[in-house]
Amino acid sequence: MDGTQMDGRDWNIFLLPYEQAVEELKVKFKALRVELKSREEYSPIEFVTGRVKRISSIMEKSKLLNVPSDQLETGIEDIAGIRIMCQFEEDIQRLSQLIRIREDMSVVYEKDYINNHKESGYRSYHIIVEYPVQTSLGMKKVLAEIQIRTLAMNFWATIEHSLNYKYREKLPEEISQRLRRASEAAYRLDREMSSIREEIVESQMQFEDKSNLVSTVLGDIQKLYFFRRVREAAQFQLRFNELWEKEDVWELKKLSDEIGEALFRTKGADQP
Ligand code: 0O2
Ligand code: 0O2
Repeated sequence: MDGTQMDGRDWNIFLLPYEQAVEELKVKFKALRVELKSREEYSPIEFVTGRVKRISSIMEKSKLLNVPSDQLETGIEDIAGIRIMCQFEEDIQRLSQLIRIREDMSVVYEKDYINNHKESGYRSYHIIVEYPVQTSLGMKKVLAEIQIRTLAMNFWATIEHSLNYKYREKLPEEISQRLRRASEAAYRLDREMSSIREEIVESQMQFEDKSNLVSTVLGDIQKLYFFRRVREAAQFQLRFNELWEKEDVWELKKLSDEIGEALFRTKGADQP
């Protein structure tokens, strides 16, 4: 039996639909990123990578999990693997939701290693999907594993994976402990970034509120001039200038209500 044969089957032929699935899924998630960036000016996807598991890793895993070679399609779920990196933890839920409603793949099950991190400190959200590929022999459904993680989770997992690879057997306990602590630090970093993001969004909303308020006040003062309530309009303008200098949004809101009422009375008096 040469290296590309398994029980009379050819590995290269066996892996073809998985290679196709990985290529197609990468294109689809990259397109989703572009679409969301144009539509919403923000995408929960930072970048996408993908790989087909190496033959040696498939063989190792099938031995470990006792999967017979004629049951690899169902016994090993990550022969096709897609990894999607997000900026913030909140993006992971949004993206999972977008995956669940897609019609070109169906979710088989999900593994939440974020709320239930692994003993090693590993955090990620895994979604196993069934994806149909069109081949010359017709449609073939393959399983693919989509790993969704933040940039910090990815940083940790990439380094931990390479250290594990280097040590092969088992990491010394002292190193494992430090990795678990590093995983906690990465988790705190994600939390901190999320809270900074919330504050930015909030201050953007406050800025938006303030600029809407200013337009309303100035517009209403103009209307008072239009209705020839010149003295009133000039007084409101002076009070506005003062509050604008002090950046007192609360008083500005009260002033806006007062001008609104004055305008309402003026319009009412003007009615025939
Ligand atoms: P771009 O515009 O260069 O970022 P292929 O080699 O054709 O099979 P692909 O997608 O090129 O497929 O390779 P792979 O290994 O699946 O995915 C690598 C993609 O992830 C590349 O994007 C990398 O640029 C991107 N990537 C890797 N690390 C980072 C990172 O830290 N930050 C960001 N933003 N992107 C990263 P592309 O598709 O070549 O596009
Ligand atoms: P690769 O290609 O080298 O990444 P389980 O029996 O549930 O513990 P199972 O069934 O293999 O494990 O699935 P799991 O754990 O949901 O997903 C396996 C993949 O998740 C791994 O693939 C890794 O990519 C990633 N992963 C899981 N645990 C860890 C971890 O402790 N550290 C790192 N860095 N990655 C992890 P493989 O098989 O390692 O393949």
